Amino acid sequence: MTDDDTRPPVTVLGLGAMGRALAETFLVQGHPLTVWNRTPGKADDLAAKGARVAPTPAEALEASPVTVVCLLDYGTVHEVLDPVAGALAGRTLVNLTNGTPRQAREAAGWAAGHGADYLDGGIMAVPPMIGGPGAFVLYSGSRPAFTAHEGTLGGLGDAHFLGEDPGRASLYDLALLTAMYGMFGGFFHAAALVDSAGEPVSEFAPMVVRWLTAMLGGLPEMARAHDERDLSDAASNLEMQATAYVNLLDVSRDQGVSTELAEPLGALLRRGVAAGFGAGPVSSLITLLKENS
Ligand code: FVH
Repeated sequence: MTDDDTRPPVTVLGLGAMGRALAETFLVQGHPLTVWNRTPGKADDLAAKGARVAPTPAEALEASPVTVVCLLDYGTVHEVLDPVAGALAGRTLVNLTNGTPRQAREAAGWAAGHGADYLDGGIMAVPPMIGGPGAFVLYSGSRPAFTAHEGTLGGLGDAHFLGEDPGRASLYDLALLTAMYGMFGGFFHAAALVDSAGEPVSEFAPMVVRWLTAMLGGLPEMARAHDERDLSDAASNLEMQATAYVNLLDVSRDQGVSTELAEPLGALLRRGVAAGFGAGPVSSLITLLKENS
């Protein structure tokens, strides 16, 4: 950074694990920073590094043209901001709190009613990744707000604007988290299987990474087949997978491992066969889930 660099002031509301990472990154990048947190002690080290600690949320909002909110949930966001909504007029609110598209759209309407520009966001990173090359953040809502603050927001991670529907960023955020939890659930069950046979999970883990990395490469083709309703790829057909899946459940029971994570996919595979998708690709399950019939 050069001496004549002037970074815009930013306010961060919420100094949990993620809010602190956002605040630290803004400080490192040279933004004049104001912070507020319910438990004030969490701001002490940020204050020592140059952040101003606002005594109230209203004073925090008034300190900057843009405020980044990262609180536990939307209930907390409203608990903190509703009483001070008068301070929002003419400012931009960037809400990076996890929530649903409906909550995001309601918050956008609420903010507009108080004269604020609103961006909703989904952070696709864990706190140590913020400001680094692996982090990306999804935004949707006010395009003028995104354009005005893209330089600031881009410092947290790659900033992807998904359009003016304020709910779109959270839809993508929750869908990506769904994929992550599916992977975690699969790993937890696999690890329990190996552990219950007396094998160290840490020796098994690199093999999981290798296998999942190989399988990840097939996701774009599954997506294409789904979008184009192309049922022609039967290299690993659904009925074969439903049959093999029974073994996975049996070994779990044999070794005393709970099948509570694995059973639902077995049931869905059976439903796929019953619905006549057995000869086609396993990605037919996307259609079954979507239609929920
Ligand atoms: N940490 C992560 O890995 C993920 C990454 C992706 C995005 N999520 C979402 O980010 C939001 C904040 O998550 P967090 O990790 O910072 O969460 P905590 O460390 O638990 O901090 C929670 C903050 O919320 C404040 N808070 C809670 N209840 C209230 C309340 N009633 N009034 C005012 N503030 C409240 C809490 O304050 P305090 O306990 O320190 O006083 C923290 O600032 C979240 O939506 C994730 O899903 C994180």
